Amino acid sequence: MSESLVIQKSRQEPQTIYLKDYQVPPYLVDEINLDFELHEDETLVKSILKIRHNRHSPDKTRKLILNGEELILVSVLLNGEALSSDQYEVTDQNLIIPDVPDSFDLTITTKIYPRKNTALSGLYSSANAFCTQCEAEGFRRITYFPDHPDVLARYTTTITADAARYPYLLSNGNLVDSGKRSDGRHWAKWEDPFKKPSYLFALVAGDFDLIEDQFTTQSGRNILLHIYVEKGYADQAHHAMYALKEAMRWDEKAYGREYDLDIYMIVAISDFNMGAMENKGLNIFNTKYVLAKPETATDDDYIHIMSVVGHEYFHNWTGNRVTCRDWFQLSLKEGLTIFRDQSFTEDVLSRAVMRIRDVNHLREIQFPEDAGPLAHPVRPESYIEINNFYTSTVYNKGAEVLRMLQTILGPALFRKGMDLYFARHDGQAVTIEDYVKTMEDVSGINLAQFRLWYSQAGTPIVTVQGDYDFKKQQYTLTLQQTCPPTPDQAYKKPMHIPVKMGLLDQKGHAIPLQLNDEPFETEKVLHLTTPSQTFRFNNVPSQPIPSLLRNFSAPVKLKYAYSDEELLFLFKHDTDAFNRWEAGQQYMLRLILQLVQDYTQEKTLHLPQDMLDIFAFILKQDTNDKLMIAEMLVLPSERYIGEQMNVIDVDSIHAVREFILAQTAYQLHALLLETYHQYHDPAGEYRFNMEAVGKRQLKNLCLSYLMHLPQYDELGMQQFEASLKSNMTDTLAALTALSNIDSPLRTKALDQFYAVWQQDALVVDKWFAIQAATKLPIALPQVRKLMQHEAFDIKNPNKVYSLIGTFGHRNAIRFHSLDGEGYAYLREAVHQLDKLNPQVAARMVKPLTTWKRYDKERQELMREQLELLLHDKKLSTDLYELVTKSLE
Ligand code: B3K
Ligand code: ZN
Repeated sequence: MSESLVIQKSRQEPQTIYLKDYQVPPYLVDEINLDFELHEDETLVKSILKIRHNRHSPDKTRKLILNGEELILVSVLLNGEALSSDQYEVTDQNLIIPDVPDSFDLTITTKIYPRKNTALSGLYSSANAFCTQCEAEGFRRITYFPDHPDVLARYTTTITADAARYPYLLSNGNLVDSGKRSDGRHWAKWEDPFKKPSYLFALVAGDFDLIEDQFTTQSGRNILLHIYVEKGYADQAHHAMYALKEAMRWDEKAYGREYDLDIYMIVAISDFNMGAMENKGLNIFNTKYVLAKPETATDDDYIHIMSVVGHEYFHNWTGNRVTCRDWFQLSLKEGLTIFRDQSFTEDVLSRAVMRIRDVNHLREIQFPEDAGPLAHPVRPESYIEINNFYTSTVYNKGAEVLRMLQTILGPALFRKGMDLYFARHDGQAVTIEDYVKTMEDVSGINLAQFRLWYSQAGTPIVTVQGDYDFKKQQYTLTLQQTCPPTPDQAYKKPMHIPVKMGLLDQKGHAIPLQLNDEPFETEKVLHLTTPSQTFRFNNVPSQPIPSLLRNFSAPVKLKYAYSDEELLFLFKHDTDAFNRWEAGQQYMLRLILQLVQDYTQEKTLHLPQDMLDIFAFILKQDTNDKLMIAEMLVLPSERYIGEQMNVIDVDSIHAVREFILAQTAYQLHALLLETYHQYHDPAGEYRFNMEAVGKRQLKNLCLSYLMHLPQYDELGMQQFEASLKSNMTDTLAALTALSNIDSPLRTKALDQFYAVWQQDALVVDKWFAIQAATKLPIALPQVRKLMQHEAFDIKNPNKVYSLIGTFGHRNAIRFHSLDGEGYAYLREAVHQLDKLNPQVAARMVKPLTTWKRYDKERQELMREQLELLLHDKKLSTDLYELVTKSLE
């Protein structure tokens, strides 16, 4: 039969897919046998499917519809018989066979072009290797298949490629056979014994450095651990291996979950759209979340590697063994796995600091998303492009929802519920409802109202009032909840909000709490379930100070009219570490917002002595937890400050924040310098442990304050030069500060950095990001120039995120410049990207979609750029959805 080439039509009107339209798959695939003849230019894929009609499907039409995109169909055989072209139909999305038997074998051969695949979805080449990315809908770019997560099949994969160039041929499961061919090619056959959805399929072929280790599971099974990295980078894979073993141990301890195959492989790839992918037995990672050594990676890189390695490993149970029925259920695996990786890093790194960072992330990214034009529930009800729904709402708010569930059930019942969930649904593709039902069954608690967290978008606002009656020795808290409207949801029902709290007396001691006749406790969870609710505490001997929403027990905005004194009191005395930090942040936030007002009214800015005193008090505290001290002394970010304002005033926010930093440095420079020298250890060897990380963070924080004063430029330069080849945490801390000062030291340091590290792609990414983030007016011209730099490659997502992403997402003052140049630049870049890699383009366009948050002038300028994008009738569905929704 002749090859039928599908001519790519211009895009049809993008279609919206609805959760309410879900139907069980009419045909199931029990087994798939894949055969890859790998060549860079074109690869042949032969796929043999064992298909049967699904007896649960009401669809009796006998019509088989397979998904396929950008494929060339070479042949299709039904039970071994070639079909003629009038026996099937090929469109740019599907292969349709109108009349199929009840059960049959289908053999499909397709041709694909890995080297031309710049979207990095499906099979593509990166450096000198082949790799795949199939979630969410990449498998259909490899072969025709019912590419939906509720079709679970057993996979056998044979890979054939040139033996010299591709010595490693990897796929899911276990290697069962391999051999050589006479033409210099060799092959390997892999079998995955676990049924899985197509999005978990993976293939890798290439030449790598391999580091090997082993893990013995709690039941005594020996697991081989392999990490594959680009040749010459083996010395940078040890931290990831350490993280993997820690994660395996943790999942056994925390959830009783053991690994199930004999081998666990991680491959680090430099061209990758996101962080990593949990393919069964063969995780594929962005190099950014594998490679680390002291001279190239910062403390934060080390921490992120722990989270991401843990995250992908935990997916083996939450995502792979139990998977999603459809993509509306994405948070079933992502929210849950984020919750698990957060708990992991809280347990093995730092409970309070990890929590603080996760809450910061939620409030800076998810809260604005939930308040903007792209707001959607944790379980969305519709989408145009599923790739647009790998959002902070699905991931991070999804994780918060589970944390609340754990608070409501208590840790023991929650764990019991998880055990039942795995027992009940192992090997199935299920829904969020199945999960919640399991939790309900195990606890006997009615979760009807709690389910609203999955269907209602928007961040609830909880307003609290306290009232003390000395005569009755009673303290009353009144809590009220509201939730603002979001697109498609004007009215909201009250939610079940668990508010963890305590009361402090005037000396800072916990007051035993008694609600009604319940026993005394030092901490309580108040269950707010109605629009307004009152809680009365008995036997309260003196006027208390309430500590509310401890450990951020619900993803809400809390309003309580604390006085400055009360905030400072909580900052010093609260027993809840998170709330101590939070009190400091709220105090600072209030001060900043006041100064912003003064600034816009052209008043002289003045920093209160109280603030300086508390800063000094914290800095002098004698505790081993330096990381927590450093965390407490970080000012709220420009982004978080902006979120508190009706109209985000980027200029004033920036000016005020810089004023505070410089003033603090000026007033406290002696103390900052002393602390800096106390913890600066130029000769010491880098170690990754929380004590060492804490000391480094603290002294680098002191340095960043000090470098707001010109006399400390040299100090920064010294640290930069001394650490350049040995300690990236110190190098980057100094370089970040240097990149913001208008002095020859800035260019000198940047040039030196590039000269030393130009061969290491991930370090060069840092160099791009630092320049894109500079607060100096040269930012945009510099970014434009760097787009032409020899090291920049618009096809490499990491480079794009570092340069274009940093400028759009992390340089508000320059991106929002009133000449509109930042906006125009971003639109051009996004448009160019869309032709190469729509997923990356969609991530880059986000800063423009927030246009409604700015003043009229900026709104106009931003909207104009979005409208210009829509002029392109061939815009990807990814961009089309984000741009049209944000303009609505
Ligand atoms: N599951 C993947 C994300 C895939 C994104 C596809 N656009 C990584 C993760 O969350 O673990
Ligand atoms: Zn995930």
